[in-house]
Amino acid sequence: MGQRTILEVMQGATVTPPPIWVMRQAGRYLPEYRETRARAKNFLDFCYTPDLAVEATLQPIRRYGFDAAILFSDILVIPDALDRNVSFVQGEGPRMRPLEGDEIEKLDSSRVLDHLAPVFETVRRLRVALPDETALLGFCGAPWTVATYMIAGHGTPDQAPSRLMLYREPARLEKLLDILAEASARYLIAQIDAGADAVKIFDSWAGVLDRVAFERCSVAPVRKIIETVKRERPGTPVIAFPKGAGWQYRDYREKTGADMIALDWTVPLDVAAQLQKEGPVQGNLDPLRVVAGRAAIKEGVDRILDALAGGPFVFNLGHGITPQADPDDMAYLVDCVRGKA
Ligand code: 1CP
Repeated sequence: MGQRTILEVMQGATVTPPPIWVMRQAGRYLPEYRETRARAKNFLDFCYTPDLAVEATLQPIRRYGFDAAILFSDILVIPDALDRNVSFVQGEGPRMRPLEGDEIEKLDSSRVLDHLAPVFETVRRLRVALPDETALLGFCGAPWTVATYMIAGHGTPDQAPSRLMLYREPARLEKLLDILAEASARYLIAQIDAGADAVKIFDSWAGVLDRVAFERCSVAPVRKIIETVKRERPGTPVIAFPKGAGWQYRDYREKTGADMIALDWTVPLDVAAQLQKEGPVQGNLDPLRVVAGRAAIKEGVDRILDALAGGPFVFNLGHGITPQADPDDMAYLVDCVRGKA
């Protein structure tokens, strides 16, 4: 465990060169991923088949030697485990029947961990298969982000259906966030027990909330998850990613209790350096720089390293890598971060 230096960074150490992993590092930009994906009946089946999920998780580690592997799964396995029958339509994204009427009050979380048993099996196998020095990250979606899919029934550009529910039926939305926070905390603890070294909470849609709503819908449920994880599995680092939070990044660490804050690419580097004075940060190269090619990669990486590599820092993108990225340019990115290019 002592060899997994990325975990030391999450606890406040400065390591040179900084450790690196990449959001969505297992994904469609890799030909070997597309091949593995083609072997699964559908996307959820992929997530629930340990042979395939282990393989997808290991692919970017083999290719790039990243300092952390992230469990191959999805944030929407939680609604699926709550019986919302999630499916992924090729090329269109996730689909489920939108929550309506009194369905929130009737959600049954008693079978969540049983339903997700294959995910824990994947984590157990991964911890054995990974190199000793590679950390294994578990994850879940933040309650607000997961709720936006359950309420709309699919991805939306501005999360309007959920924001409307917030203003029209706040008690009902809060009930849903509570159910999701409880289920997500149990889910993360089970991943830790299966072998995850650290966990990450993705709040990909935190950026659409005003200050009051941000406190209520993003911060409060994430804090609840982190409190439960810290109480029951003290010592496991928690990363939180409030994508698009803007000014609200300021006091997010203090308010949620997260160990490491993941920054999206819009966070200015001087602000990032300020945030880093309070604790470790991760980020934040614009994923499109990887698509744009080597000059854009080099320039972006150098700026980030200049601003942040002198403190507790994990290099990452500011959001997931896109399918258009060239795998060889990703190798170049890793070389730039490790001082080899
Ligand atoms: O066709 C395919 O292969 C499906 C594409 C894909 C992949 C590779 C989806 C569907 N999910 C995943 C894996 C995934 N998702 C991982 C593990 C792999 C890794 O990081 O290496 C993780 C951590 C996620 C997390 C996730 N899923 C988030 C949070 C992070 C983020 O990107 O903001 C979100 C919002 C989702 C929902 C989701 N799943 C898949 C899609 C296409 C989407 C977005 C839907 C939308 O809003 O339009």
